[in-house]
Amino acid sequence: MGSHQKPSTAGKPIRCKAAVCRVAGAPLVMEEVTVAPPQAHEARIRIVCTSLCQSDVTFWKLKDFPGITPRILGHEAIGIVESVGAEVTELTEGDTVIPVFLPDCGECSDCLSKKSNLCSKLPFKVSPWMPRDGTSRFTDLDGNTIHHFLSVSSFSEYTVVDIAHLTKIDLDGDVQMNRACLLSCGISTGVGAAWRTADVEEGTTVVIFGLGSIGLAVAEGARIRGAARIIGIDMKPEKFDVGQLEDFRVQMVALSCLECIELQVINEMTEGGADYCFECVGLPSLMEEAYACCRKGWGKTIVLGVARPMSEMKLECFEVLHSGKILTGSLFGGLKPKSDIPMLLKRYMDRDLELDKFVTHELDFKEINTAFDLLIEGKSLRCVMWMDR
Ligand code: CXF
Ligand code: ZN
Repeated sequence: MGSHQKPSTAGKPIRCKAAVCRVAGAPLVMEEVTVAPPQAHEARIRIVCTSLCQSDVTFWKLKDFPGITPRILGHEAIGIVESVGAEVTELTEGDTVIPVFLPDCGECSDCLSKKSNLCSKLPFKVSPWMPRDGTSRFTDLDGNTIHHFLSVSSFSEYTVVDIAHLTKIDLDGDVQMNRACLLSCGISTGVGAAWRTADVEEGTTVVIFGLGSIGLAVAEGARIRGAARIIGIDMKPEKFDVGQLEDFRVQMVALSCLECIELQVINEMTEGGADYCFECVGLPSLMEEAYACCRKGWGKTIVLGVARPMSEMKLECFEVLHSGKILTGSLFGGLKPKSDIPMLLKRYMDRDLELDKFVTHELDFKEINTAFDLLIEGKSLRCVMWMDR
């Protein structure tokens, strides 16, 4: 070891800063935590940037399970491998990685199939533990356990992630960390839903319910596919300036309340129903509306929004039988993280896919509670936080 090199931290616990959710819905608490070394099939990551996704807010608010405290939230990020556990061959110290809540083991029949991104070796679940051994790598300074979130927990300077949840990327092309981190969740989900789940075709009509980052990412995917018309429905049209919506080729329909969707208006605008409807909010009533607004015979409705646990939507059986419409959900936009994230990154580097316009704010990690306020108030799309600032 040269005298200028720091001693290796591999194999030892690391003490670092993390924003801990101690009470559901209350501001996160910046505190010192201990991050244990990675076990077999795991890597410890130094997070470089993390952004805030709507799902962080959804789970932060939940008082009952799957809400749990204390917990380190955060799942949209990018980082550098600090050390790896036993049996890790695909990653090494210094690699740049994007963590993803959805596993991609690359070996099971689902990971090997083109038709699915739902790994069956480590099935996705909203668990507060590491996916393989069901324990935690985080403790507070009193030695008490802190829970994980979506197998990522990026609101910490260091985190431990299973290798099935890590995609190695090559940033040789000079892509900045504060852009690449967006591919970790929301933007990939929206673009993937348009490309993979819906397979939007040229000349078609797309209706998007909810214009947050995911809805706009669906619009971006649909624009690239050559959709003829992209209609966006939102209750707060004032959060956009005209240029912003033009960039995404979105034609806006404003709602005065969520129950007042003018089915008839959408029907007229789309001449009998949209080819594709995307629900990006997570409200059962909106999912029902989206299904009602898509074209009989071939219309597809894609659910991306995360609804409250145990909520149900209602469909009339007669309508399902007679309409021939398709209704499907889409986790991570139907994409396989390990192969599709590098593909999306290349499209961004080729100036084909938009990422820059999603970043409305950049903050220091210590300002994380401001990031929550901005998203909740509908003032931000993506707020990227730098961990070392
Ligand atoms: C969600 C999808 C449903 C479970 C939690 C995570 N995706 C991203 O935010
Ligand atoms: Zn997310």
